[in-house]
Amino acid sequence: ETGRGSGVGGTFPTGFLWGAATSAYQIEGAALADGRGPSIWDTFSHTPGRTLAGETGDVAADHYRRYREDVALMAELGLQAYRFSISWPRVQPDGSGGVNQRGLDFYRRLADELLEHGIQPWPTLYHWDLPQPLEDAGGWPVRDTAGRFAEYALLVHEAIGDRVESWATLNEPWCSAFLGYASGEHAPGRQEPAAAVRAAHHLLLGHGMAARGLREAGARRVGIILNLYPVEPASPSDADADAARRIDGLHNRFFLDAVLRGHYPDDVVEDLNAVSDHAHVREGDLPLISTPLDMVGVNYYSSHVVAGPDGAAAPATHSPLVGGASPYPGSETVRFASRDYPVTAMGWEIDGPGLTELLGRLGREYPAIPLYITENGAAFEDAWLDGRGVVDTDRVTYIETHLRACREAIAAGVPVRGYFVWSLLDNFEWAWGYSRRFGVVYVDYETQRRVPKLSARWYAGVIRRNGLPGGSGE
Ligand code: GBH
Repeated sequence: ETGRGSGVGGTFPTGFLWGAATSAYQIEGAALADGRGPSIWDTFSHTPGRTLAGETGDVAADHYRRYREDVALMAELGLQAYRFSISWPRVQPDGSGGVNQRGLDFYRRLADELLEHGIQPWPTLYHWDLPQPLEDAGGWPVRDTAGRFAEYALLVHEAIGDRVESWATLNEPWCSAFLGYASGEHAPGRQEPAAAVRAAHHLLLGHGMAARGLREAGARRVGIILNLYPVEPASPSDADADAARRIDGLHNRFFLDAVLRGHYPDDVVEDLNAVSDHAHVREGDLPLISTPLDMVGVNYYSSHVVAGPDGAAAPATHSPLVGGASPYPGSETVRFASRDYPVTAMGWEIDGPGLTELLGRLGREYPAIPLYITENGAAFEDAWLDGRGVVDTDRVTYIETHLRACREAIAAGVPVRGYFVWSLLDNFEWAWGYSRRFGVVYVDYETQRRVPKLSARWYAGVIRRNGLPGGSGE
């Protein structure tokens, strides 16, 4: 097997882009400022029992007010690009019609501040915060939401497109559709498998409509961001192999094939027949969904091993708060196995070589398109050491392992063009609230003081030398 430990040097190609990522609801706070309307995450997090300890993004890391300080910190770390998301309900509180100028102005100021510091703005238009009025009208399971999204995308492009280096339409549509509408672990917390299947299609349709509109309007670069993972069967048995085919199908191929090949995979459509008649998929949708893109963003955290209903695997634990509902409609009986790999504070198994494998597969099976790692990182129990700050050697090791995995994929010819660490700052980790810290920069939520962890300093060094420590070129 190529790619596993082949020992390529640690230096990256000239022009490789180094960045960090965040998202609006996770860091901005200022939930009621300047005319912002509620999103499904405001409603969800304010509903008792939905997030750990009832935490919300009301204040978060207060980035809305502290963005200047945060951009200065990015510059200090040497970041070349910053991936952030735009809050739809700040820009369009109703999700349609009128623009909230004050909300839009925030992103104009942020983009200007970034450019003044030589940092490329990489906005994502949708990172899970649907305006509540659109959910009240049915949400993503309703076709109209796709059109609303495309209108919103164009309106933002009109306002700040001249400042944007690269647009991403959606962040992780699998999560929006299946954690939001099937398992209910994410907002809006519905457990309606058939609606989730419609949501997945309408998210992709919204992406396609927006991507086409952005291209026609002269956007510099347009892409989509998918969360992908390699899936392996727990054993060679037919049942386990079928489980792996199903999960790989709904998690990876459903999105990749639609966007990059212009059709849904037949086997996945068949798996979904159990819950959907697919009548929501109309003539002309897939050509739109497969509008040519300039890049695909890959968010990678872990790989998975799965088993059929009788396999020796433990039941999946998707959230501490949701009992039992599966995010895989039509494949509810698949079980997720655990290996004896080290895990992060999320309980996710650490598998660096899995990233090389995933990237190799994208390179082999899909049309060549520039790839960016738009999220990779880990939560750990960060200990604050008196006088020494946060010495997060486990996070350094995690990032280093995954950068090495990227480097190996590049050596094998996969067009990986950049890497964004998740996350710049500790932030609101969705259903887990503030109990999980992914930042390379520590946030004291009492004082909102930012303190770069060891991993931030280490990452700054990687950026400076365009490579890993000890690599050739040292
Ligand atoms: C990303 O999603 C998000 O884009 C980002 O906002 C978030 O903060 C970050 O990751 C960290 O979570 O329990 O073994 O079945 C990650 C999507 C979906 C990845 C759920 C892990 C469950 C793994 N996640 N998935 S498991």
